[in-house]
Amino acid sequence: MKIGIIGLPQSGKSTIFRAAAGQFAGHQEERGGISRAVVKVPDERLPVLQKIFGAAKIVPATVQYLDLSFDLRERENRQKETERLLNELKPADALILVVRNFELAGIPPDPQKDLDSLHEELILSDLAIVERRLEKLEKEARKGGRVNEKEIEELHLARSLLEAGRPLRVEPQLRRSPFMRGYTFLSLKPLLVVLNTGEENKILELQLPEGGELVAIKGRLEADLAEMPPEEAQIFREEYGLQEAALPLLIRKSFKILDLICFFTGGEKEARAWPIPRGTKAQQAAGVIHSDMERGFIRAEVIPFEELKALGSYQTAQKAGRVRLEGKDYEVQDGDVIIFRFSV
Ligand SMILES: Nc1nc2c(ncn2[C@@H]2O[C@H](COP(=O)(O)OP(=O)(O)O)[C@@H](O)[C@H]2O)c(=O)[nH]1
Ligand SMILES: [Mg+2]
Repeated sequence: MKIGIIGLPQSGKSTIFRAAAGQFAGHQEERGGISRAVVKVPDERLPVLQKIFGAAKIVPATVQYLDLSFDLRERENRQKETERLLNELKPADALILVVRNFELAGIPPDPQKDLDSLHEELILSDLAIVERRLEKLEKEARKGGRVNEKEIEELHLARSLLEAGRPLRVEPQLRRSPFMRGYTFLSLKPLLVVLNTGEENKILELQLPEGGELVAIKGRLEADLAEMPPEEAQIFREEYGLQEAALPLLIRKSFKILDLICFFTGGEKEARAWPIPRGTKAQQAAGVIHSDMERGFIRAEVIPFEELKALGSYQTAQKAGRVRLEGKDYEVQDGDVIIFRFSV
């Protein structure tokens, strides 16, 4: 799972990135104005499963955050640069949009105005792509070339939404469309707005773009805490009356906008979390582990995490008949602990 962090300059993108990466960061690099961090998704269920299965290690799900220092408003002046960064965003599964809610060099915050103008930039960026593509396809069609009618139809649909100022993510057909995946339509991606709030500033209600989610984070404070040892950070957290660390909150919201759940596998080697889209069937879930498992799928042996935890051991669960056998069309639930049976 990849999430791109964008926003106006000086809104605190890199600060939010730091808050997200902090202690949990895997390797981190900076190249051509892009920083990346692989963040392990904290999940309390994993250590419990490690114990139950006597697993040597834990393999959590990961999220990759990209911090892109690019200014969409410079889209037209700096086309090459914009194209390069848009390309970096292409594989992103979702966007975090950071808006400033702290005083910057004497300039008071106006998060609603910033958010509205950013939203407009996303729409304009998408509209430019749609129009360029439509122009090209129509030219090709006039020359008698082969064009895909479905693609043209979807681009027209996209254009009418964008011209009305609406993000592409509101249209399920476009969300599922293979054509749309070939481009970097920013307004098609699930959106999490981060209200980056100063220590002294009030958290405000924002009018969000359609389909967006909001989370308020005291960015600078959280970034500093993220770099402290956890015990020390906890003391500060209590002093400042901060309810929950920014990272788990960000990750939870990221799972929410992406509509992801986790299933688990366990054995002597590892206890592992596997993120999948909600609604995934057992056979496709097996394919997330290995394509052979999907192809040769026989059945899934399933027990919900909470039940397994209460019973204390997999053997006990089996003896008690609590491990269910499920077929390929079973819809995997969050927290399912699964053993896939397959033949190759
Ligand atoms: N008071 C306050 N300042 C912040 C906060 N987040 C970022 N800043 C400051 O705003 C400036 C820009 O932050 P930065 O993360 O570099 O923004 P970017 O350009 O969007 O990456 C820096 O001087 C930060 O220290 C915050 O939550 N509170
Ligand atoms: Mg930055």
